[in-house]
Amino acid sequence: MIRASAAALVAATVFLYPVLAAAAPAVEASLRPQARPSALADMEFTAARASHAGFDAWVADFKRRAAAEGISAPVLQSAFAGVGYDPEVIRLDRNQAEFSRTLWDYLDSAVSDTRVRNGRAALDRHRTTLAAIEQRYGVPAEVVVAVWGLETSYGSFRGSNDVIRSLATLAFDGRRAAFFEAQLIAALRILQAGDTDPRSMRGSWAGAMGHTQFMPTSFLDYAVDFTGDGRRDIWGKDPTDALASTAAYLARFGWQAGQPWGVEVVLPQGFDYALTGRAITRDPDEWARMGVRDTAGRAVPDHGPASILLPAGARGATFMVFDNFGVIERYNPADAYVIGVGHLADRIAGGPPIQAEWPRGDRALSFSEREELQARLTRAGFDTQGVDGRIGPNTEAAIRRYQTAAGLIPDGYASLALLERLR
Ligand SMILES: [Ca+2]
Repeated sequence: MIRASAAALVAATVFLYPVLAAAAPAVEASLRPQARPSALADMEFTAARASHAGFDAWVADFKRRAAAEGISAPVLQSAFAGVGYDPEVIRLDRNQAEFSRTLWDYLDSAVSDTRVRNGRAALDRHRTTLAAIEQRYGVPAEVVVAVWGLETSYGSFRGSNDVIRSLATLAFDGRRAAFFEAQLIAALRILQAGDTDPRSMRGSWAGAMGHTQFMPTSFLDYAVDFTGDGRRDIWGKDPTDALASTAAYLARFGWQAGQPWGVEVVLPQGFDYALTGRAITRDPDEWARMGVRDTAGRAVPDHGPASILLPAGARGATFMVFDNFGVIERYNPADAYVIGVGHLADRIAGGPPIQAEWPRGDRALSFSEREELQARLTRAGFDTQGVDGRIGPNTEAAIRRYQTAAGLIPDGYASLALLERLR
């Protein structure tokens, strides 16, 4: 799901929960990691409604607000014709219970052999269209296809929920009322513009729409009509407009043609792990002088300033990541998602699997364990700048300080072993 706005979600790490995957069969399910909507972070939280009593009255009130925002009476009437409260949407919203996966478990299915094979087939099938999209936006066909592959398994799981119904239910419900009401207004603007009709506007239960799962506000800002028929159709069978819209989105956030998202690298013996992490960037030449090499033993070419990322600590794979990593992050801020898109794109293009082993004996920390880790680090004098269960830059920095003080490798990795050491 594209972020609704730059401020809508804060950075997440490898904390994932499946949105469509839970309902879909086998490994080809959609894999959309998202920042968990933390109750602590969710300032819009008010008392969630206990039932759908009052939904119709809410719709009547909402229609007045929408009309004041310029939505016409005919659009409102057709959009809400037959639309009632959807209890299933609320059940799914409440069921976003704690669910965490390790990065390697995620990548095993995000970049499975099946998904790679299907991605190559999709690339073949749409080669001409994708070449034209790449020509216009400068985003490689493989990257666009990889986003498509992770969002909806190349269009197979676009979501069958009536978007107006889902968004109205979520806006009425109140848990994130302001967010979903803004999305609902945006969805109505799309209908008013004539891009689609109300009952063809289908998506996930949370309102992410079409082949590459645009939220309505993102659609308004970034979707394009690439077929030239005057409509931006991301919902229908033909993925052209959706794929072009994805490329347009990535281009808008600064995708640099010719630059990789990242390259798997190997660190030399004695490397200073305090230099790892997104906060520190160096030119590839400087990394090369320190002995950083790609998996074939070569210096990484100069694609611009780069950071060394250890998403699973010193015992897992290491990546040199470039500015384009941050561009994919604008689609979804979870490291796992960015690495998933980047690596899937590389594999579709014929690249090798990740060479390093992962610490497969480790399990993911639960939400409460991550909170405990933050609380214990802070109490021990390594301030994580808050306890929210999210392992972001502040927590990673605190872990590194703790590790350095304790004589451990400062890789910033939030492991169970680290938590147990702090207990
Ligand atoms: Ca079109």
